Amino acid sequence: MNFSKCWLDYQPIKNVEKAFSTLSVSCSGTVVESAVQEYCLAMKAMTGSEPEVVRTESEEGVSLYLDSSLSGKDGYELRKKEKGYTVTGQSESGVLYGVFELLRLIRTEKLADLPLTGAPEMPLRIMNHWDNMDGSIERGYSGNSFFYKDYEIFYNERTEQYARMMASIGINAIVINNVNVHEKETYLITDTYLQRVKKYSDLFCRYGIRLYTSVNFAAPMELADFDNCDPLNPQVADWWKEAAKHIYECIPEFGGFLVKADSEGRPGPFTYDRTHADGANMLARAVAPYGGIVIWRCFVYNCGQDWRDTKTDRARAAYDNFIDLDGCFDDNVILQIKNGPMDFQVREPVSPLFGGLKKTNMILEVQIAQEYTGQQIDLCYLLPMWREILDFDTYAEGEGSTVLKIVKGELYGQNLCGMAAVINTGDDYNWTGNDLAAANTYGYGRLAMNPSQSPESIAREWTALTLGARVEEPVTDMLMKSWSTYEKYTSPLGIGWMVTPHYHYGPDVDGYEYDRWGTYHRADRNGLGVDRTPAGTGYTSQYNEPWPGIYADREKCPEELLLFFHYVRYDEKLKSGKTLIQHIYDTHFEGVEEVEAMIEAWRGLAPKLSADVYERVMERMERQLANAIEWRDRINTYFYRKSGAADEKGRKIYE
Ligand code: GCV
Repeated sequence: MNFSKCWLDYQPIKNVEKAFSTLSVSCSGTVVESAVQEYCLAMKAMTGSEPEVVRTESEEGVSLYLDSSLSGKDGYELRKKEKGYTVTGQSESGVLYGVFELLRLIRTEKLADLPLTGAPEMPLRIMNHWDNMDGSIERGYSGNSFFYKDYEIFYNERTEQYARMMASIGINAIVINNVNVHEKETYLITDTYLQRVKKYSDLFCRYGIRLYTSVNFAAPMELADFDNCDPLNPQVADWWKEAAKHIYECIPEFGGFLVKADSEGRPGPFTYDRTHADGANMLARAVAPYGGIVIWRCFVYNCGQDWRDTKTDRARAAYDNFIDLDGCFDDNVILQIKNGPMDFQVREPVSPLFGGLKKTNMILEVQIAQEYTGQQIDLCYLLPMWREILDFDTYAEGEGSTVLKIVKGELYGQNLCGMAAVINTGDDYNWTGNDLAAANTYGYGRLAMNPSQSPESIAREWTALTLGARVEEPVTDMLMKSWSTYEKYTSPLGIGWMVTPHYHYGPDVDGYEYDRWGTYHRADRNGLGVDRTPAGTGYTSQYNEPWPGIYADREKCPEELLLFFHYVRYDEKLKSGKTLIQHIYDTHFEGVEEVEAMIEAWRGLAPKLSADVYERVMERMERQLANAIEWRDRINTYFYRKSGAADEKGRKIYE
């Protein structure tokens, strides 16, 4: 096998109960069968013998039931009975989730927690693959695609393992191709590939997962002889209706389309002076008869900006492009909104669109792939960041209107909402480049299923399941510190960017400063930061009260976002009493020291880890240290040269 089993690596357990040896199944269906299979496979590995499966009720052993009156869609209930355990699912998926939960409890020795109920709290829990059919992955940091190579679609042992891994963390929707839909991928929804796509869909369905594809808005022009793809052109709409009919004839369980339009060179309705609602609704009407949905991305901004123009603010773009369309989208359209207004930086405020849209289905998009957070070389556990985003109060309907309530569908009573994440997997043996980066993959699903879990408890769970209980404490500690460490040695106080253009790994302070992407830090000899108050770009006004007043006020603005919202002089004092320049120096020295400490801690774990995991992660950590040093020295030197201010502590800053 050329892949690791990750968190589904079922190791022998100590407390083998007699009850584990019988599985009585009182329900049926393809997803239930996957649950049965998983149970048997796990028990064989954990206890050494295959359990007996009986298809009638039994007093003894583990029993599976389906009871649609159970509360919570796809929920489950686990109970201890006199001579065993029961797993009851509200649906077939509920049974499957219940079995995965039971296995987790057995492996982490937590059966005492029973009885226990659970139900996915977000209706949609989506993985977005940015895989291309040539085998590459846009922003992939762990090898090539395991779906495609040379424009062929694979189906193998690894894809089966992948489906199990996704189901085990509660994923129920997978988009199988990059949002940038190139020439060949445009054909994914045609007979050229549909039969192969169907094989994936069948596999995913066995695990309660629906398959979606990203589509090319200009498909009628590329696949047929249209000279336009105007969404209000009835022939264009008919073309899509026919295309959808054909897809659903072949794959009745097809989920729908994901669309990146009018963004970074992709075609879209703007060309025809139409709105994004016109574009999304046209596609939505094509899939509506079959229960399909259209997920439309809000990542729309001017990527041809002139750096001399200080009035245009990319941060404003998503809100400005979509806010007036609130209420104009069909019921089966969902807007997918990136967590921040820019693009997955290590620190950004939450997108104001979440507080603005009230009559539109919304999905929160996060990036598990560590494009700007260390590319799965550097350790950066992202759950604490996502937790903060979910807990952000938008004040859309008064205090307590958190992003979490919106994406759970609680605030506006929606059921097409949830989270989507750009996945970080590839065909590397360990799936994620850095073994520890799988904590983000795992954690994303677990958080979307049950957002009341803390990032720390998810880290513990992942560590115990993947690396063993012996290292749960120290590895959890490393994971929990890692986001802050990464933030310290990269760009300061929410300003972002400062990365090597295009690749986005490693420092290049001015790399994007005079470019067209709208990503500027505006550093000069006196200070740095972007004024986004009403006196500047006015971005702060996109939030609901009280945020505009807080963000626009230099004193009240959360310090970690200070440079995102304000231009600040190097000699201005922060809350800590330090000047801005001293804060920059200190955090950059600290960041490197923290990486060194992490490496020491990892070294100490060598006897408790398998040699290959230890070595693989150590190799990444050494590269992380080199990266952190490079960031420290470039940032410190850059700002020393600009400001001329010496480090109060007299440490080495290159001239
Ligand atoms: C898939 C950023 C990334 C692109 C990505 C884009 C998006 O710009 O660098 O690789 O494209 O976001 O989210 O569409």
